[in-house]
Amino acid sequence: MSSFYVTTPIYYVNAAPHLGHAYTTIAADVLARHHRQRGDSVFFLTGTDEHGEPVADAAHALGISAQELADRNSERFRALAPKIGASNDFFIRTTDERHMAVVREVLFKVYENCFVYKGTYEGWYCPKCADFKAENEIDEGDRCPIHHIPLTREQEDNYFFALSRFQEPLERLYAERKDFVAPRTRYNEALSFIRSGLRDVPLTRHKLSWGVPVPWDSEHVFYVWFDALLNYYSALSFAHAPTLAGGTVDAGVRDAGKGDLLDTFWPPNVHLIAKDILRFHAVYWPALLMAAEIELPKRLFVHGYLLMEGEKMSKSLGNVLDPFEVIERFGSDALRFYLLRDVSFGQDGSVSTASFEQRYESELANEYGNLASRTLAMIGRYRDGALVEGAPDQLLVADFDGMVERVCELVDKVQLTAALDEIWGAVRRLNRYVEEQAPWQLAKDPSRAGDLDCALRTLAEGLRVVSVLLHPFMPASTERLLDALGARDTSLGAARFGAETIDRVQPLEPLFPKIETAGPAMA
Ligand code: ME8
Repeated sequence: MSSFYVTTPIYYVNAAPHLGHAYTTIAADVLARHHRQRGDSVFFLTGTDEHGEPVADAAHALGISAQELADRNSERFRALAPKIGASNDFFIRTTDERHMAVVREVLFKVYENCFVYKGTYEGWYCPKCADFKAENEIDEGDRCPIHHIPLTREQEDNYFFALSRFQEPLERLYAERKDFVAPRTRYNEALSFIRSGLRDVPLTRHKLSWGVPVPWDSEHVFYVWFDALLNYYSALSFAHAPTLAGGTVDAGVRDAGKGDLLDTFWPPNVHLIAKDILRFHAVYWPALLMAAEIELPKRLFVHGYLLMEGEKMSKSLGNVLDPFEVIERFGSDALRFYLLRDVSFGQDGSVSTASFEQRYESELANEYGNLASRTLAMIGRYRDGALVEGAPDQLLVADFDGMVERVCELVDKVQLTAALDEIWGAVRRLNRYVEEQAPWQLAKDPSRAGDLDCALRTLAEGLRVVSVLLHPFMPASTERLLDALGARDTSLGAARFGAETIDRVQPLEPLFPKIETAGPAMA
């Protein structure tokens, strides 16, 4: 059995979750569910990043303690996961004492390995990014290029991490592992940052108390990014009793004891992130792991931004679209489908209520939902819900040839939109098949009863196959449909004609009701 470990970034608790966070978690969930379908032992991690200046500042502004704010907002992120259908195996919080212990342990090792020294930092700092900016990254008027706020000039005695000593090892890593960062544009971006010359970076903060205390100097806490990055490693050392939000516990995960999780799942197969945090993951993170003598992750996949009116959605900019609201009206599957279908995964893309409604109506309600309703209704009407055993129509079977392999290949490259396109091609093929066969005509001619049986069987089988493949993308609605088809097996092996026999089907309420009946349209 292969193992598969996928992570999302851990999200800042300085404000509430928004659609951008939901997006990464949904994509990671599709990967996790797909790998479970393949029979892999899967670990899917998400969680919250709770230390650092942005959180301390937000709590201060609200007049509450940082811990109170962290508790309150972490809970909202935890609640988001089941709402969007995410089957994460664990939810990590960086204020968890067990995480903090691992941070101290690993960073102490980095210190013992002589990659840490004391110095004075002087430069520009953005408190919203919790990031020190190089001179060439600063916008006019000494402003943050992301938040457009004035940067602060910081001078602070810090411990530094000797990032510059990893210049060569990182260049070698990028030369040897061309798939370390994908898509290629992001690989190039990270490599050119490395080639531009790495400077040492602050490892600790002196003026801040909201963080993990530095074991060798109690006046410092670790810079939040080093604390945060280590969540991917620390979680496996104590998440031995996975909490699962809404899915089935992977047998491999359930049976693994403490310590075994690291043995089984380290290194991560995919870290999913957006491009805003590329440098931390593509440069700092591998350097830190090298300094601590820990094996490097296999790959980072960097997706683009969801844009509203052309600007990245973010908490700090305040232009957020509430995922809870969308889900309440249309269901989590509709949101999952829309985000992965409408925005080519890996690129930036605009999202809007108009394009959501358009996809919902034309693809979910009409192409998939209606195909399901029609097929089940025809089997009910013409055959009383029963299917006669026999071979499916070879014409259609041939059109499905190689689809599972192509989907797997695309998912392996984290090309989720392309994988969904591939499956959607089969949904459309099935709709054409209905028109070609016109079962309502066949039903009028008793001499064609065999052809009608074959057409109905082929449609039911085709629907079952596409639903198994769509299951990672839309787990709730595909399960409802598979249930109505009397199909039990959602493993990838079942995504072939004849893999499971359907003998009787049940009626089904529309999977995706038309917008007029699904509630008021989004404002
Ligand atoms: O950066 N489009 O947390 P964060 C797409 N705590 N994805 C988006 C998005 C958008 N408009 N907005 C946010 C942090 N995201 C750190 C991470 S990891 C060790 C520490 C997603 O709350 C995307 O995954 O700002 C992005 O990288 C992440 O949320 C940033 O979340």
